[in-house]
Amino acid sequence: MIDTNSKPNIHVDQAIALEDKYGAHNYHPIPVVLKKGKGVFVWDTDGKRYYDFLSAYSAVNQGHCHPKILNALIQQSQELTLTSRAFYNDALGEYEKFACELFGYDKLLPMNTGAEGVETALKLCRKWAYTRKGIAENEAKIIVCEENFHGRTTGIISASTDPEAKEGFGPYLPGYITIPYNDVAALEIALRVPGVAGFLIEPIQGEAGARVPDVGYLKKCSTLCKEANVLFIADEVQTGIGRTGKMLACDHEEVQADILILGKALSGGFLPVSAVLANDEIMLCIKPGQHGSTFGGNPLASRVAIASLEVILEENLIENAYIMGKIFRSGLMDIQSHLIKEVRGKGLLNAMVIPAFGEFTAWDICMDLKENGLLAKPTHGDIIRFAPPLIINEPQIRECIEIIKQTILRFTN
Ligand code: IF1
Repeated sequence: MIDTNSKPNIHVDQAIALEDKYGAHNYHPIPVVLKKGKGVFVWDTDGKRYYDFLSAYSAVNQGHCHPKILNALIQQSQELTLTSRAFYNDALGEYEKFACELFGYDKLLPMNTGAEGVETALKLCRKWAYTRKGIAENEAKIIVCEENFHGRTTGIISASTDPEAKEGFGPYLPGYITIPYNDVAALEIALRVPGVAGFLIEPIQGEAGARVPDVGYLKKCSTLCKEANVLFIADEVQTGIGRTGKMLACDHEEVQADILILGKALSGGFLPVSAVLANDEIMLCIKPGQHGSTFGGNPLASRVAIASLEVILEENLIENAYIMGKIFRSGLMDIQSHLIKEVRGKGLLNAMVIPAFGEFTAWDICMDLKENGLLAKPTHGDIIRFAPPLIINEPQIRECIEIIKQTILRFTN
């Protein structure tokens, strides 16, 4: 039995009231106050247990508070947490070597949040464009897809097609060309535009609700980019680290991105760790003093990242995500309800499309799921994302299918 009373209990209403009064209102959370997490479960302040089907937006693929990663955090935090990159440290090189060999690249540039990773990739692509491809200064164009989500910085939302994420934050960064997702012909046309340097893409669109492109799409895009001497930049912040049933979502089509962006589960949810990987002819375009960050590459993050990646490999979580994902989608597709418009996803990155019905929406279903012991949250109003930690086992995934089924059927009848 998990002891959820190890520290003074704050009442759920008090916790929510504190956040409401003293916190920015930049989220609309499901009304549950979490106090503890372990594996696939989280507990609220009343000690109620839930299956976590959001996994902190795929940052706890290894499960909450994984002991091996925790131990790495504790050990390193008693030695040295941060030096800045003004000096070397005895952990970063080991981490860079481990990750470069694991993902097949010459070099890694360490950052912290996913957005910083994406911004780093954008800067690296532009620097390559001006110093290696010979595009005129300030003329580099980067192709992005409609309904993308790559982070919240001004440079990134400048590429967004989502008014919620973009409106009211101008002026915007120029230099983006927007095309429909999953449309090879549109990419072919865009690649003819003078000055194109890169194509930034989510191999599966996460925030858009686990939108999986047609088989072969990534491979065709990668080939077209190579032919056009344009960098294929894969944002695997959400789809990477085993989430889709391969180490990287690009691996489903054996595509090796020119620039790979990782984040979230790279730290197993212990602290922000992101990374950009590329080969020397691209990565060495950035010279000393041209890019960096205070925390990027700190020894604590380095040890945590090594442990987080080792867990994925040692516990065979990639194969588990693949197998559990097939069971999960099959179970959802068997639910007989007219409310369900679509079930889609890969591995354990899945989503169910449930358009509003009568006075109810996907939010109401998520509220009932919460009552039934499963936490999930809708995106874009009518899509419920289901993304549990990759450690979930078959009895657990079948129990969750049943919870989802019973919840939806209660709305259906
Ligand atoms: C929010 C969801 C949103 C990402 C991809 C980069 C980043 C993200 C593919 C930036 C971050 C988070 C951000 C969080 C909610 C969540 C999210 F898709 F995962 F659900 F927003 F769309 N690339 N995704 O998914 O990484 O800077 O956050 O570390 O902002 O509401 P970050």
